[in-house]
Amino acid sequence: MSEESQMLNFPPKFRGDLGRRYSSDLGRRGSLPFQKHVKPKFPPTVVVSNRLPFVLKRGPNGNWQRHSSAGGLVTAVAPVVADSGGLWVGWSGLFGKEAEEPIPEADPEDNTPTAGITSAQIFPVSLERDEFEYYYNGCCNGTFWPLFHSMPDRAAFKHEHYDAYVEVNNKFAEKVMSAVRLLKQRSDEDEEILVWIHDYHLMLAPSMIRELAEAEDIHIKLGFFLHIPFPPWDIFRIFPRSADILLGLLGCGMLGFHVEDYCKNFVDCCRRLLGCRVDSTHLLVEHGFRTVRVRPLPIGIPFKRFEQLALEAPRVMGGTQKVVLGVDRLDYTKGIVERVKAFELLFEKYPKYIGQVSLLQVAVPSRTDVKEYQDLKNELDQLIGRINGKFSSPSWSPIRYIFGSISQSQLAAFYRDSAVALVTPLRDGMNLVAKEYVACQVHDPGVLILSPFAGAGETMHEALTCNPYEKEDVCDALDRALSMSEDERVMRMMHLRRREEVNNVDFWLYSFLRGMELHNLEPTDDDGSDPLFMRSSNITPLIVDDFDYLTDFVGPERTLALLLDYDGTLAPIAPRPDLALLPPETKKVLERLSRLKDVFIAIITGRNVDDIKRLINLEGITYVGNDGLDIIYPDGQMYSYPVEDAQKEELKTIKEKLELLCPDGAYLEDKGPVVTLHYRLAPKSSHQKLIKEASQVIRDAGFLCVPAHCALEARPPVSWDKGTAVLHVLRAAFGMEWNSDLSVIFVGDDTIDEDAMRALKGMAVTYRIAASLVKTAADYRLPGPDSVLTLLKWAERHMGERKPAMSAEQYGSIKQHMIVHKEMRSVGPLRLINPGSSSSPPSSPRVVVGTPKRSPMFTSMPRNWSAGALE
Ligand code: ADQ
Repeated sequence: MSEESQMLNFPPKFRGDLGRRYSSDLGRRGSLPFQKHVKPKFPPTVVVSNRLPFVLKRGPNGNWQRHSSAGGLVTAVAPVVADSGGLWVGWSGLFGKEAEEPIPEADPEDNTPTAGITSAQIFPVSLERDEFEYYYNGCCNGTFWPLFHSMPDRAAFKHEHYDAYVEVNNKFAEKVMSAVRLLKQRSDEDEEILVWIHDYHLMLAPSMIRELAEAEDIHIKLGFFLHIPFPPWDIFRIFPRSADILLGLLGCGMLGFHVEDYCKNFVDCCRRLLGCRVDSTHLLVEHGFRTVRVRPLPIGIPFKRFEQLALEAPRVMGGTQKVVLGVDRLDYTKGIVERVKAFELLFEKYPKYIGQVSLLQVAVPSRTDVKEYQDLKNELDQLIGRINGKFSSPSWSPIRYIFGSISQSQLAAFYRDSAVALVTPLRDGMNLVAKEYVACQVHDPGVLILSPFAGAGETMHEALTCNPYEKEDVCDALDRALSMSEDERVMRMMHLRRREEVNNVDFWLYSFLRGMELHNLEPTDDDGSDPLFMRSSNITPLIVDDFDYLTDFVGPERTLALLLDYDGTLAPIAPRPDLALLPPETKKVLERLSRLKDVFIAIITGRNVDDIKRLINLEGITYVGNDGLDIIYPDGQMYSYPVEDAQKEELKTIKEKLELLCPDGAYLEDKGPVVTLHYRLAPKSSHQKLIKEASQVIRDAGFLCVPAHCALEARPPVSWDKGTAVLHVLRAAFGMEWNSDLSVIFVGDDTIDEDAMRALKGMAVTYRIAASLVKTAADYRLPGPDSVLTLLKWAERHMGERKPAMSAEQYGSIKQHMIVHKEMRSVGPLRLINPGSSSSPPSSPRVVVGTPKRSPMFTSMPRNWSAGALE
């Protein structure tokens, strides 16, 4: 049937050119770039979803049979797997022994999209019943579903549920990797393999898959699509493991959400919860050296299919009474109870509709084993019973209610024959019902009433809107819809239909492929007009101005303390420690900073303290070695943590044992109280075994085993770490109240730096150099030493430009380097080492207890160090 004839019931004045006249109003994508790619060609693709795209049921002979899932997602994505020779990873719905039975082929009579997927293309993930209960009902539906729909009161968090979620995501990641390996074997060398993960059940899987693929040097393109809303920051952060979820998702190259608001929420969460640098305009998140693209990809429906069904389906509702239609999964987010209550009010407020209008509510059973959903059903049953009892007459009842699944053909007939679709979710990612309804308006068009809290509300502008939380508003919208003139109905529906026809499910697939930036997709002429493709896909390089947010923190008068790690922070990581040199430009900036009156610098590193002093080779700097165990002050005085003789002996034994474990390329570095095992140059295949065995040796000796970049450290079991060390250094330099007029910036790149980040939390701005998916206590992330140089340049510019905190006269005869709180150096367990003596520390230091006297100059003097100005 031609498009023209489908529209025959629309008045003649609206036929023909109308769509084109309003094409500029179609929302984005008016120019239909997808028409050139009606069937987008996918590379070999692994689709990953919680459930496989069909349900398995026993047939008459006891064998498993596939029953196709009719959902829009399956209809859209199944051909991608079938046509690309791809694979589908998901749970089969079975447990235990049943889950081990082979997946059956599709019935030869089956002509649904999933029939094109052979059993060899199915990779089932097997799950235990208890594990599934915790993962699915506990974490996915008990926590994420309500929270992501901005209903935190309904969300419960239990550690054991989250543990199961992690475990199940791990299982999926492993299974995806076996699917990827298989596709890799079958593909040409340069062919890209796409992994497309779906929905909130699998938010940790992306980074797990990335890690596994990188370990095997397999290059894949990883994309994710979230079908539900992504909540704003103040809701999302309620989830106790919110940072883990973001890090999990950032394993992808591209993340798709239904609408721009969800994208912005995600980007905002990455900025605020992870400290990532983001580009909110182009929706980009910097993560290590990668840029993760975040894209609004509103899902569409198979428009033509619904239109065809509506044209063909026999009439199911007759008579003169008007029908208002509600179609939903029975879920509290869909606002069904609120809708029914509003409908009751309609008859009270507008009695003219009594006997004339009825509500047909179709509710698909959902999560029926969960009490909350059983309660919802009971509530709805009682409510509908009460309203029907109140208003029904022998020939009419206000509400008809179908609790069950119906065929798409019957659904299309309901859509077609209803005067109004009342789509009023309290919150919904997109809502396909609204789209299916307009696709089915092939004759006398009805009116769509849509909640602004559904993603669909963002683009379906011609729908009437109402606030589902306000019954009056819903009633008034219903009255308006039921009395709307034919002209207005036709006009509104025409626009709605055209937009959904253009932005159909094929376009969604196409947009996803474009978002993934696959090489085999040529840009089209129209891409330039599409905001999706006009966005830049790489975050701009960091510049000095990017640190302007520190301006208020450092302020016009406060002294700036820069506490900097060395390897991986100031100097790029090198294959061997002796090759990690300070870049000349960084050295120059550090040198100039060290000369500024109001700048205090300490280098805090895992290296031996003499080694770091030699490498940096600048005056006026405090050097802290062995992650805080040794300190050299600018005046040359050295303090060390007293390591007991027994521990020194034990360390010798550890060293001997570790030496025996070292394969070719691995070696030990003796740093005095600490021994480091470097394994970067050892064969990659030996790493896991070496880490396991070496950790055992270190722990068996009662020492701390601290992981570093391709290294393990054996540290004496003392309660002195980088955290205690930075606090000690600050106190020694600025007194007990160092925080009152000092701005502290700490930068580190390693796990061990986290001690300092935690110790300084709330009292400093901390940065973690994080090239990979690490969890950190730092406030911000930076990708590498280049960005630290940019930060130092910002500090130089800011401190150089601002007015000096005091006049030259105030400095008087005070030298640039002075000691303000020298007595604080020995507070704590550190012991003074005689200059020039490298042997054991002298007898026990004098420990100053209590608050030391404040230097009279503390509040008015520059805070740099002197080798004797106050002595
Ligand atoms: P759902 O929450 O399931 O999907 P929705 O988008 O409305 O919500 O899709 C429901 C689907 O079920 C529609 O295709 C509809 O035709 C079908 N359906 C509803 N009632 C039915 C019935 N009684 N019998 C048979 N079929 C019925 C999640 C998100 C949504 C998002 C989609 C797609 O919650 O916000 O739009 O994924 O991304």
